[in-house]
Amino acid sequence: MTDRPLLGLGTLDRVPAASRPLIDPAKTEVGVLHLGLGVFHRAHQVVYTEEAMAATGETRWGICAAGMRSRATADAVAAQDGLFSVLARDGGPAPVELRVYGALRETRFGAEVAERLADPRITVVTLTVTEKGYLPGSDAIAWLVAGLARRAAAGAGPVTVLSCDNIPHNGRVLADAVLAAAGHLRGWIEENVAFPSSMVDRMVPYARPEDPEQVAAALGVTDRAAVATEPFRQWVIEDRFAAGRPAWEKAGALLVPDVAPYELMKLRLLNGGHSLIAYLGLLHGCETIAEAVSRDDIAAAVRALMDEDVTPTLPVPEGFDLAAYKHTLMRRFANPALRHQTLKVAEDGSLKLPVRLVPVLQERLAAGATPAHAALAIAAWMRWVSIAPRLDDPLADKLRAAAATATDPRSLVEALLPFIAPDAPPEATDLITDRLAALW
Ligand code: CS2
Repeated sequence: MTDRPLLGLGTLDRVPAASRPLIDPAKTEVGVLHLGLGVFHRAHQVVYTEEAMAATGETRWGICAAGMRSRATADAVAAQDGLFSVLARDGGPAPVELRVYGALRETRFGAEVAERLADPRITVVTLTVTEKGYLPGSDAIAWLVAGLARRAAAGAGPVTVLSCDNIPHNGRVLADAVLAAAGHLRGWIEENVAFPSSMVDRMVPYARPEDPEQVAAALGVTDRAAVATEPFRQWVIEDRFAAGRPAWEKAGALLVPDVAPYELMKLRLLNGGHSLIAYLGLLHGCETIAEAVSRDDIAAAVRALMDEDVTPTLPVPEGFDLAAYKHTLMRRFANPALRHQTLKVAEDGSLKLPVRLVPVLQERLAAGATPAHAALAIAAWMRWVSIAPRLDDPLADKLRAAAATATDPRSLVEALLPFIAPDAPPEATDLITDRLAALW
């Protein structure tokens, strides 16, 4: 580590002017509450929100973000007065964009987040809590309900709760989870809270040890909360808010009446493709998505998944160039500078596959087709579950125990398929077994 001073409001003048925040952090007030202070939030919603404020001159959409699982990130960001940098990397080793962002104005940890919702100036809550954050009884849902109770009691008025996770109809899924846990607050929530859906996109790996070094060399300060990502980003938001919001459209977000076609396209092509690459890559010992997709066999499998299995299931938005979208996706997967960990994408497969690939498998089987590549992705996950040195999944113990009973491809499919597709038809078992036998 270098001995350069820590990034903060007091050292911002050392940062080259072109890399300083687009807004004045000292004059920015909090209007957005966020749950899930991970790398994705910092590289996505913070960037959009800051650009929106810069474009409109509004100063009231600063963010208070809460860490859900570890205090470390919240502490690191707080020690830097909320400042952190985002480096976007394309093909080469040097960042194509490097900027310090100032929109994140406060941090909280865990249940502390609830108290903040009593503030009437906060009119939007965003969430990046991953698929498992939406399970009944999760912390995210409990803290959100506690926060809404404080808000109702304080008479702080209507609020929009905007899911930014990779789940189809994420707004509806979130509304259902919140309402199921709301008890007597149900009526107030139904009248005062909007839950629009949104599709978010930016590939953001876990930070690497060398990221802070690279930032320090370029910015002249030490940043312990730097985030590395790709240049591409996208946000499509259902335009249904209960109260004021940042002008995210000024930062390139698309506000539409219905996000469903965008969601399906992104979840099945990008996330489904990602999962296939991650599991096949891990079985071949590849550490990163780019390394995996540099293999001809894996690249061909992803293309076939997208073209043959997924594309026929998609309602493509009018005027949308699907061929160009898929072409760009292959380039994004292959970005060698991103170093997106296969292990990261492989996490939580029991929650990801049911929204990314199982519907593709089932819809194509029902149409009389043979979705061989969707089946291959699922087979690769099953193989990975049975041989992974460590499995990062909320169902890890159950999956491992079930996999341990299997002695051949068919018995492994029969043991694991019920976890992700309890109502799969017998043809699904046959097709996955066939793919698994080839990987065995
Ligand atoms: C990835 C996503 O980890 C994963 O499961 O597929 O995080 C993906 O990188 C993002 O959704 C891209 O927008």
